[in-house]
Amino acid sequence: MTIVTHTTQPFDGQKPGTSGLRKKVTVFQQPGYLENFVQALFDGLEGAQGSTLVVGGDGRFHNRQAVQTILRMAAAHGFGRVLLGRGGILSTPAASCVIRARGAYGGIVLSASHNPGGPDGDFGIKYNVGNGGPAPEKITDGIHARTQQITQYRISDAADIDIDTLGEQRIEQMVVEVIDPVADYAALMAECFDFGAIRQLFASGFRMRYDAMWAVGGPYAKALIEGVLGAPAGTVVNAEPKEDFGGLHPDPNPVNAEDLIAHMAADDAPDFGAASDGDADRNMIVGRNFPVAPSDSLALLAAHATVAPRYAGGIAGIARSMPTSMAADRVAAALGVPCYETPTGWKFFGNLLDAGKVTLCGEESYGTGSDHVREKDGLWAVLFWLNVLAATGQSVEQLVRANWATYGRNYYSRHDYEGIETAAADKLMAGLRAQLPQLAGQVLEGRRVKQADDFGYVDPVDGSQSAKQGVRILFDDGSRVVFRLSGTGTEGATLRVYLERYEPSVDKQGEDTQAALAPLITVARSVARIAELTGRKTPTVVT
Ligand code: VG1
Ligand code: CO
Repeated sequence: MTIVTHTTQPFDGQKPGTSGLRKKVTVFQQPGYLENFVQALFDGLEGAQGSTLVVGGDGRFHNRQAVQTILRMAAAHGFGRVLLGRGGILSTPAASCVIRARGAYGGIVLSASHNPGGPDGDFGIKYNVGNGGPAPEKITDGIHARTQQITQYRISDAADIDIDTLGEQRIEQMVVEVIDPVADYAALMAECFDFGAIRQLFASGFRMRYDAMWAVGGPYAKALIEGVLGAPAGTVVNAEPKEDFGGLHPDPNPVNAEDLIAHMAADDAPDFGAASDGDADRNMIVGRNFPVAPSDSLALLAAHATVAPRYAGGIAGIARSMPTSMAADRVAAALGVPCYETPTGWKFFGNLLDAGKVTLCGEESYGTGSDHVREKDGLWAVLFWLNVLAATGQSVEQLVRANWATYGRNYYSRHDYEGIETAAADKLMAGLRAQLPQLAGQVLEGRRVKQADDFGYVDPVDGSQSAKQGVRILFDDGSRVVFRLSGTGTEGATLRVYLERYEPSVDKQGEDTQAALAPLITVARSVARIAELTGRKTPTVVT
């Protein structure tokens, strides 16, 4: 075995987005593409010599080859040890858990998350720091800068190692320890929740359907829900991770998880439905014929947090991404704890969690989590719900309606316009920004604009600033419309339009969401001139 230095040339566009670098598999298959990015990452690390790196991914197509390349490069960089999930598998929250539990220097997560996989699908790579969370912007900006100047990378010429057998092997001086991808995570979940109560719930005949969407959440859900918690075999479906997610789109929302929605609407529907995404950090919660909005889920878990042993002493605060509905703000106010509003992407929660300012975090995009790791965590959210269901004896629908009655209902929807031309998307956002100074005071569809701005964030812990995080139109009655462009797509641009309206009165909380938001939808389309600039009359995906 020898360490070799290869000369290389920069690739354009190796800029991590909302959550790591995501590109088509075919882009990652170009010689040197992954190597350049990993070298640029390693070049920026200080004091990594001899330390431990965690490596794993969601098992999608190209995962296994990428793992071998990363191991050879980590050996060439002088890491002392790599903890690798068996088969190259680690869900995103499990990777975060292992980094923390084993005191690792950091970790590399191979995933394009909710994006489709397979030879024509997407691949991705993300670096997580020692707290277990996604690298902050100053690190990802540094990686990108180095990818633009890179001239060489170093790699061991060692042969592929066996990644499917537990135990230790060596590449150069570095030990590769293949670990059980589930064990550390399962132990952490047992500390968070009242497993006794959940076991009793299943023993009493409670029925659940967990759709793992042929993605990495399957082995974790099987081990915990069917194994440890005693739910009947077959409770977790689509549980074997497939390299192409069965050709489906592993995004747990009512559009892409329509099979689960159909099962939950059937006459013999189970009591509780849930799904997770490609890397198992997202979750969707569904009651009998009753999908729960992610923003409502965050608010509800916050309101009931003390039923779970980990949160029995109360929560320090809540953080939500800016476009996430303000339902959690009302719960936080009632609990007398702060609610922080951050830009989109889990990396912005890390400092708040590390500083102990918040305990729970959430995003409207089916992401919920807490200070137990530094990523959002799909199965954790599902177990939390099971804990609440067991402790209260109520149904999902009863719980959600009771929360609306207490705090009011935030009608909420996101409209995505996918795969539009980048130039058109940029023009649309520029057009919105140009209108900002004139919007305040105008009356649109019967509502008066109170404030219109481009969201900027100053991190309350380290003072770092992030500008241009989404255009907001805020109305007098608390309604709002938010526009931003996705940072996770790999084809053209995706415009996201977020719509929210607050309804305090219980007898007006039963409306259809799209109907309740209709005037705001009209405002969004006309102010942003969506049809005119993109040629799209309607969104591609409504959640
Ligand atoms: C989307 C979501 C965002 C989430 C991100 C990563 O980003 O909106 O809330 O944190 O995906 O989730 P964007 O930039 O496309 O809106 V995952 O499960 O794909 O890691
Ligand atoms: Co994900």
